[in-house]
Amino acid sequence: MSRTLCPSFSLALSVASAGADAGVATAPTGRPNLLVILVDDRGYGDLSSYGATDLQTPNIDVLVANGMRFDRFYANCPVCSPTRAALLTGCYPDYVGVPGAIRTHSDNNWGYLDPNVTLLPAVLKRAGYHTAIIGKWHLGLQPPKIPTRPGFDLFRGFPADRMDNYYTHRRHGINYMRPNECQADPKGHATELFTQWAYEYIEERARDGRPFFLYLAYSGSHTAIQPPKQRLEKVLKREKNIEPKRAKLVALIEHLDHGVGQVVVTLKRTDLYNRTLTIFTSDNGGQLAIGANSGSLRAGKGDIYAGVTRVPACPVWPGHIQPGSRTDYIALTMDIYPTVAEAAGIRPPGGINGLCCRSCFMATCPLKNDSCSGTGAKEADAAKGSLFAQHGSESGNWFTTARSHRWSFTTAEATHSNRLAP
Ligand SMILES: [Ca+2]
Repeated sequence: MSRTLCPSFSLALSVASAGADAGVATAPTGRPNLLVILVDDRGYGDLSSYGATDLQTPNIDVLVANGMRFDRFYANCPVCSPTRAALLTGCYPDYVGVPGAIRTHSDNNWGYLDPNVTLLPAVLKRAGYHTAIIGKWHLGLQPPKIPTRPGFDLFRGFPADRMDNYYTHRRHGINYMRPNECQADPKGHATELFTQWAYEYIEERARDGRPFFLYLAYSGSHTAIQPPKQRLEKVLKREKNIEPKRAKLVALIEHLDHGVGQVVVTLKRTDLYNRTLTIFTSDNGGQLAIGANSGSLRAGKGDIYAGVTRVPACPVWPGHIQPGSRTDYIALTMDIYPTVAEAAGIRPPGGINGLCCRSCFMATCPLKNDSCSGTGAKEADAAKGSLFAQHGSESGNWFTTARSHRWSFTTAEATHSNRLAP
C-alpha cells in the first residue's frame, strides 16, 4: 500500500464509508495500554531533544531517549482540527469533512466531522478497551459532535479550538470545559488540570485492570501564551538574552514538559509503564510570530512548508522498541490509527488511508502477516518513495503539498468555496 495524491471527492466519500462499515477483529489477550500525547503547535525545534538550546524539556527528552525518534513525521495539516481528525479517523482530513479548523462561529468554521466514520476509540472500545480523551477535542462543539458520542467512554477537557485564557478556560467568553457532556468550571492552569486528570485516570485504570486508550491532548503551546509566573521567572533567570515573547513560550513548553513527566511517573508508579505503548507528537508546527522555533525547517504555523508540517514524534514501548533508536521513515498523523490498533492486535477498519508503521520500530507483529495492514520492510520502502497530500485553509487560502524523501511541491489557491456548515 502506498500513498497517493488526493483523488476525486466521490472517492473520498467511498473511503469514508468503507471506514464506517468494516468489521473489527477481537483483540487478543495481553494487550498493551495505549497513550497518545498530542501537544499543540509544537515546532520541530522546540524540544531540547530536537535541537533547542534555550529550552529544557527533560521529561519529553526521556521519552525520546527511551523510544524511537522520528525525523520525518508529518502532521496531516498545518492547523489543528484536520490533524486531529486524521489521528482519530486514520484518513486524510478532507475525506472526513475536516479540511480546516472547526470554530465557534459559522462564518469562520472550516469543518464538519463526518458522523459515519469509525473513530479509533470506537474500534478499541469494541475490543474491550476503556477509552478516554483528556484535553482539547476541537472536532465539534455540541452533541453529537462531542467526544463521548463518537466512542470515548470519558471526556474531560474542552471541545473548542483554543482558550483565550489558560486560567479561566473561556473562548469568546464561553465556558467550554466539560466532564463528558456536563459543564464544569475547574480552577487552575489548563496544563495542570489536564495533567491531574490524566494521572487520576491512569490510577483508576490501574485499579480496573482493563486495557485503556488515553488520548491526552494538551492545549499547550497554542496561544494564549500564559505560563505560570514562576516558570517564566525561571526561564528569564536562566536565559539571559532571550526575547520576552520567546521566554513566555519556552516557559509554557517547559511547564507542559513537567506535566508529561508527572503522567509518566504515574504510569511507572502504577506498574503500567512497561505495558503501555506511548506515542508523543504535535498537531502542527509552531507560530514564529510568538517565538516558536522550527529548527532548520522553513516557515511556521499558518504556512504549508516543512516548518509547520514536520513535527517531533516518538513511540515508546518498553521491551518492544529499542531505546534510543531513530528513523527517517516518513509517517503522518493518520498512521497512528492503524499503528495503535494493530499494536493492540486489532485489525483496523478497511479503507483508511493511514499505514501501520509498527514494522519500522518492532521486530514482530501481534497480527499474522496476512492480516496486518501495515508496512513490511518492502512496503515501507515503497511508501517512502510515494506521495502524500496535505491541505490548509488559513486566511482562506487552500494549499496542497506533496512530498517524497527527495523533493516536495506546494500549490496555493485562494477560494472560500469549500467552507462547510457547522
Ligand atoms: Ca495546533
